[in-house]
Formats: sequence, structure tokens, C-alpha cells
Amino acid sequence: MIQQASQRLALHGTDAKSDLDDFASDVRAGLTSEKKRLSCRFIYDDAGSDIFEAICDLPEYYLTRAEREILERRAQEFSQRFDESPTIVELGSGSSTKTRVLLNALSDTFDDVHYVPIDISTEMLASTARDLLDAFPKLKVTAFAGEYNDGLRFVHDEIDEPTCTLWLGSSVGNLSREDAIKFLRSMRDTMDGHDRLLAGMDLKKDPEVLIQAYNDRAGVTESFNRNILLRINRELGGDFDPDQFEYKVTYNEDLGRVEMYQVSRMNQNVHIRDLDMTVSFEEGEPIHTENSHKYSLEDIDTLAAQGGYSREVQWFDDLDRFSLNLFKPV
Ligand code: AVJ
Repeated sequence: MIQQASQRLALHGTDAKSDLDDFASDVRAGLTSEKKRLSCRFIYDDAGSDIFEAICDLPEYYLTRAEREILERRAQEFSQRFDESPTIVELGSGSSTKTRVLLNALSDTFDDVHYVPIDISTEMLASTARDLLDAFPKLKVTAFAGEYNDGLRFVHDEIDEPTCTLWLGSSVGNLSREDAIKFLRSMRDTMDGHDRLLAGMDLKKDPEVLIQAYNDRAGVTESFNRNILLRINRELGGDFDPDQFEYKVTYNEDLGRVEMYQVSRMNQNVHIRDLDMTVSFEEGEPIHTENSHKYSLEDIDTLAAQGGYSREVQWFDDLDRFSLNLFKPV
């Protein structure tokens, strides 16, 4: 018998208070440091998550389309690699649009499908879960609202079945190589031998193409990036005037990454009430707000090895812009 959608859903999460504390201490540390910086994970509140969905449809932002092409072509092959239905854990699930392709293939192959989306935006998590449950009658969803680490701990403690963790969209690219290795290792430590990691990783290419992907003509990425300043205003009582900052994108050849900045257009002071602090900016002074690392095939294998994985399969889109990698813990 098929159960009603509401009976197939469980929602868990960390409390919003600890998220706000994390945000506050990151802002304090980042804006008092010699080179000002903010962590891009804080761009994704409910508003930021909505803008990111719009980025995925931009003509310049090829990543989402390339990855979806791979998923569509390989979903069946993916499902057939498993003897029993793997519980699909997803880091930063967002609207789960691409994941539907896999859930569809798994539903064709297995009797039960269990999906564990982890995302910081509770709003998007809840509405996406409802849509998925309506679309997939065999699906069970255990959603977790919170940071990756808390979500993975929850999975480790509460989920007994074999898992395949999805880390799509080249989200790993937000992390420095060091942090990526650390995170991959900590995830590996929660995995059993039959668990898998399916990671989307964007490939190195012409820097012009990369810069345009992060500096679209319609200015959507710019407003996504600016959301972190607006969020400081909303949640910490800041008085950033976003018009007094200019969005800037460069490609750092040495580190193989796109770098994003908000550059002060003038000498100015910004006051952040809840942190009881005043930040002074000089004209032309940047806040480093985001990185997006790009990988060669060699980079991918090195990162995997350093993280404690071996590569089982690697798939590309037709134009070789993007890779999807199935890793197994070693
Ligand atoms: C979600 C980290 C994969 O780096 O391409 C897109 C975020 N930032 N445009 C990326 C992003 C600006 C995105 N990731």
C-alpha cells in the first residue's frame, strides 16, 4: 500500500540560534582581519538560496546544464551499480531539481527509495520535500535543516542503510584545497565500505568563460554575492549601503579558482550594531566573498586520494566542461 505523502516525511535540524552565532563570529573575524573576507556559506539564507536557483538558469552559468546532461545520460547506469537501493544523502540539496533524475532511475530499479536532503534553507527544504513526495509515490524523505557537518553526523547516527552521498554542482569548489581535503576526510570517516560519494566537479577551462559564468550580464550573480552584505544588515543590524560596493570577479591562475569580491567605492565606515563594531574601508578596498575552484583530471584524483577515496567512475558532458565522479572510501 502506498502511504500518504505526509507519512513519508520526517524533518530534523539544528536550531537557528547556533547558525546566527556562527554567522556573527565569522563576520567579526572576517571584517577585522588584515585582508577582509566573509565566508560564502553565509550567502545561502532563504533569499540567497532563491537567487542561486536563478543563477542555475543563466545562459552564462553552464555548470548546472552540463551536470544535468550527465545525470540524464547516466542515471540508469548509476542505479544499476547498486545491489540494493542506496539511501541518497544530499549535501546542499536546494531545489533537488537535478536529483529528481536519479530518484526517477532508482524508482525504476528498486521498490523503495529513501532520500535524505541536507540544506541550510529550511523553507526550500520543506517545500522541495513536499513536491518530491507528491511526484514519487515510493519515496521516503528524511530531511535535515542545517550545516553539512551536523547533517552528516545525523546520517551517521540515524541512518543504518548503505548510502550514496551526492555533492553536486561543484560545491566542493567553494572550499580551499586544504579545507576540501579536511572535509572529504571527515566524511570518509563516517562512511562504510559499501557507501559511496557522487561528486560533481567543474573542470578548468578558458578563464574568459569562467569569469562570465560568475559575472553574468543580467547581474544575478552580483545580487547573489551582495546578499551577504544585506544579510549582515538584516540579521546583525549592519548599515552597509550596497550601492557603495562594486562586485568584482577574477580568475586566479595559480590557485585555479574564480575569486569574487565586493570592493568599496569610497572611504567609508560601516557600523554593525549587534557586534558593536565599526569597520572602516578605504576606496578600492576589497572584501573577499567567495571562491570557486576548478579542477584538472589530475587535480580530481589527487584530491580524492588525499581525502581517502578512489575513483570508481568518471563521467563528462558532451563538451567536456564538467565531471561527475563516483568515489569509494579506501
Ligand atoms: C554552488 C559553489 C557550486 O561556485 O559555481 C555560483 C556558487 N557562486 N555563482 C559555484 C556560485 C556564484 C556555485 N557553487
